[in-house]
Amino acid sequence: MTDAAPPQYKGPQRVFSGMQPTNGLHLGNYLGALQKFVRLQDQYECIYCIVDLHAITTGPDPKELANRSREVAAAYVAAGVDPKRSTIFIQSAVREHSELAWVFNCVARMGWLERMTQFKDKAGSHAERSSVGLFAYPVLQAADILLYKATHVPVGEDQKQHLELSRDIAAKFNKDYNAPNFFPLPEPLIQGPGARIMSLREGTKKMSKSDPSDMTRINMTDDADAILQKIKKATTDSLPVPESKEGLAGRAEVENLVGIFAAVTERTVEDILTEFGGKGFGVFKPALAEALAAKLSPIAAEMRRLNADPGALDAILKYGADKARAVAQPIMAEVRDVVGFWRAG
Ligand code: AQP
Repeated sequence: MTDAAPPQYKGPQRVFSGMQPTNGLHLGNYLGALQKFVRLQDQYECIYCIVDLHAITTGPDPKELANRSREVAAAYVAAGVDPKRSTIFIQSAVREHSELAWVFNCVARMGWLERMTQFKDKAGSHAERSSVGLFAYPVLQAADILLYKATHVPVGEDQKQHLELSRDIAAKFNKDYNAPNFFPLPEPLIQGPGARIMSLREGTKKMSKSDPSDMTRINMTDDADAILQKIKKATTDSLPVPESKEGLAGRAEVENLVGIFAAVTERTVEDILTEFGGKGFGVFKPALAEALAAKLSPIAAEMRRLNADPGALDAILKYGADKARAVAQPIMAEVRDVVGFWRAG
């Protein structure tokens, strides 16, 4: 007997994504995720979260956490996420995230989590001493997405493996509880030129908030001067900019800078190489720094304006949390029934 093809999920098409309020956001977060958040609003119902439950896996200062969450909300709005059209909220304000994560902890398998490369990268040689939360991080991520039955998830390339795990958890839940298509299998939206932005110092390491050196990344709040200094000091080699894509092979740092130029100006890599091919980095780097400043400076100015009014940000976040709960609570009630939890008759 062969298995019949599973019937397709028929619920609404919905986007969910989030960012951690750890250090300030950087160019990788912007090009890999935030810029997509803004564009997707024209096509989908979008829910964008600030994932503070995820942030506590690495122990941020409790005195700073709430403000860092507000700052991420400010970055969303400043970049163009419209709090009326989309839902912007803080994860810990919707308690069902934690509840669904527990249910999923009982669905996901240890072996699945042991394969997650992000845990290996973040825990390094101290896996034994890492928090259980850091290990179970991708399970909470699956709960974030599926609590809204989201069908599409815009993320950078680094999150591909976690998204595959979310799909596995959704499929196993549907199968174990004999609830075909209860959860959709969420599709990652990864493609695009900013999907993998690398460190300015090492072309094989991703640009990251937690890198101890600030010179490895462009922060969304860096001013034109800081951007120019960082780009000037970015690792390159002694050859000129190549004239074609083939010439980027084996030159990871150069490929990264050309990719950043293309993503930030919304041009193609070929186009950038046609303009700069054969020229030295003394010409290319200042032009790149100028393009970055032109893109980021207006957003940074708007972030500063929004951050100066925490009351207004809180109003946005309360409104967003109410909207998020209105979607999440009925879905969690359904999950409780599917799992068979007691409810007063
Ligand atoms: N270098 C990157 N290139 C493209 N996309 C990236 N993202 C992160 N770094 C890059 C995307 O940004 C979104 C939010 O990420 P996050 O805040 O949840 O945490 P992260 O992925 O762990 O980001 P960082 O900067 O590397 O933080 P730390 O250093 O704290 O771990 C995600 O969609 C991610 O793909």
